[in-house]
Amino acid sequence: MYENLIVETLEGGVGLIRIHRPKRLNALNQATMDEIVRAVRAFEADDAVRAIVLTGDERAFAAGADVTEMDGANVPEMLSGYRFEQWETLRRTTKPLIAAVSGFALGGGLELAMLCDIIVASETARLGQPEINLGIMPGAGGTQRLTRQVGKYLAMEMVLTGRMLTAEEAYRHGLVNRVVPVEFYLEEAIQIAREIAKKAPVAVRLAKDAILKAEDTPLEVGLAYERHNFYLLFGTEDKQEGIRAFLEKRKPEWKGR
Ligand code: CO8
Repeated sequence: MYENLIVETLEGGVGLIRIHRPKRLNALNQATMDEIVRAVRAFEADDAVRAIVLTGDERAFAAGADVTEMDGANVPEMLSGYRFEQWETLRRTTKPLIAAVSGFALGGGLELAMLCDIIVASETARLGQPEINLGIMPGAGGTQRLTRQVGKYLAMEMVLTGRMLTAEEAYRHGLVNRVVPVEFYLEEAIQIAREIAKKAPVAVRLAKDAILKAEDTPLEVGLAYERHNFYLLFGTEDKQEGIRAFLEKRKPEWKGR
């Protein structure tokens, strides 16, 4: 069903997508991007999946767009393609996406990780935007999301020199949530996903939605948006259940509505 991915549904409501092009360091060719979008959409539509983990392998999360495919590309082709719609589709995923990053996360690979909601890194992770070495620049959020996250000066250094950050540096600058030994990074990401999968799904969805709003709205607009989502949750059965269960000192049983 997938040529460049290994996709499975794990216990505890977690969907796992592994990018699997080891000979190309999981470079994101078009076929792989097509499959990632297809796999995410399938998990979005599956009520049994409540959170999604996206990973590569120990050596690479993804070493960027596939440079061989960019060799013959020209402006009209880049403009007419549907690549950017795919990135937008991933950005609009309503279920939490957790990136488990080991080894190289470069160029489009780092941009893909930055589209996720939580990033767990192994100690071996190397994160960078080396496009400048190819005579181009980041095109899927690498100048925007990275700058919002690490600030102007480090973003300038990374994008203009192509220098990769170590996992520890990335952690210090808030680019990853945590750094764990390489043997555990995937398990750690799956554990976080399982933890989220246990929560009330509509609350998770609206909370994620509100946090993403904070990326591109002034505070006042964001606060109004947050309040709207907050009110909406008062119409759910899960809100009744969550509060009743707390008062009755028992575990809630979520219905997802
Ligand atoms: N594309 C294609 N093949 C790749 C890529 C890549 N991005 N990265 C590595 N490979 C291949 C290598 O060519 C090599 O193949 P072969 O064995 O046939 O020679 C194999 O993977 C193993 O790689 P190396 O032998 O180079 O491994 P090293 O450990 O020596 O080096 C590096 C690892 C440092 C990661 C090195 O491979 C490298 O610099 N790779 C390129 C990284 C890069 O420049 N990435 C950015 C690409 S541009 C981009 O991502 C733009 C995104 C735009 C997004 C918007 C799209 C719409």
